[in-house]
Amino acid sequence: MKKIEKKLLFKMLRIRNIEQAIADNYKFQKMRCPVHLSIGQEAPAVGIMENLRKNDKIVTAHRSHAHYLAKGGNLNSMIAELHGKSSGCAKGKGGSMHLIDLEAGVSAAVPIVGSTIPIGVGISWNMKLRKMKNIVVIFFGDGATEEGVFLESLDFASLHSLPVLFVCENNHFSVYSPLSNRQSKKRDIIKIAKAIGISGSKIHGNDVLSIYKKSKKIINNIKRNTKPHILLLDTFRHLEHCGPNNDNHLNYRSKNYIRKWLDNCPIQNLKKKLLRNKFVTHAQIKNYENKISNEIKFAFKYANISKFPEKKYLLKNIYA
Ligand SMILES: Cc1ncc(C[n+]2csc(CCOP(=O)(O)OP(=O)(O)O)c2C)c(N)n1
Repeated sequence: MKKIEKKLLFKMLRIRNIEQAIADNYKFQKMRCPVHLSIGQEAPAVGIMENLRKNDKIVTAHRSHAHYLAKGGNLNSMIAELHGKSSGCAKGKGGSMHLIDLEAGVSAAVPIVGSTIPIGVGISWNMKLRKMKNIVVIFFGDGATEEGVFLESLDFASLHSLPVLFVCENNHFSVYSPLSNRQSKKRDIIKIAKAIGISGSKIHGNDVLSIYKKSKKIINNIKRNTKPHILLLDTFRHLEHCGPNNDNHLNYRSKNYIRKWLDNCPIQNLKKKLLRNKFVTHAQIKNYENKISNEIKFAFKYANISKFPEKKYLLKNIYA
């Protein structure tokens, strides 16, 4: 267990530091696409992805960096994509919200809220028809569960008994709107899914170990029985909805609420636990940080020296 705990810490730190580097460099205006950072929300991506194989696939939405990186998406191609360069994972034409890495199993990221849910269900149907033993994990926010296509997708997945894991990262806000302004107090997406014939569970979204252990069983079950499941994970985004800044001064989230969640940071929690149990030393953590920092420096350098796409490719692979 010690080994896996250290691995989970390293992976969360890596995502946090990469996103912090994006935030720090954003002011230089070389990255001109909007960025929705997952800082604070690293645990679901890392805990779940640790149980996936390369041939399992994921789809995600606008807040996609953590999912892409945890699934093994190429860092250099991601940073180049954010810089609009032809060496980017979408050839510089997609930006942060259209990350893709087919080799790593990152099938799609689309920012139209809810739109990747049916895409993921379609991919899992394809897997089932081809008798493949893999699954699809679909990541989305609490806001996406308000789109009709969420319910239609659950129904289709249940009807065809598809190998798919629906993952709702509930950070309680859709931009500035709290759940209480958008949904009935009695609305419970696990109960909704159960009524459609899909089993579901809730795990604390900042507890990476618990996510890792519980999703392992759930994923094995989906693979064994080819049946969908839905996971609900409560979590918290540290920064503004879109962009590199903190927007706490806008007061749409109370000071107590922010304090409570910041005191429950997934990375700090695991770091403290591992240090307390002497599973990791301060020097080892420093080593992790140095390794990650070198990787980040290289990725930004790679993006800077890469070329912008040529004009003749402007309309290639553009479908809408
Ligand atoms: C269909 C649609 N409506 C509105 C938007 C604008 N929009 C972009 S992100 C977002 C909030 C989505 O909230 P949630 O699904 O909870 O994800 P979070 O941003 O909290 O991760 C909205 C309303 C959009 N992209 N697509």
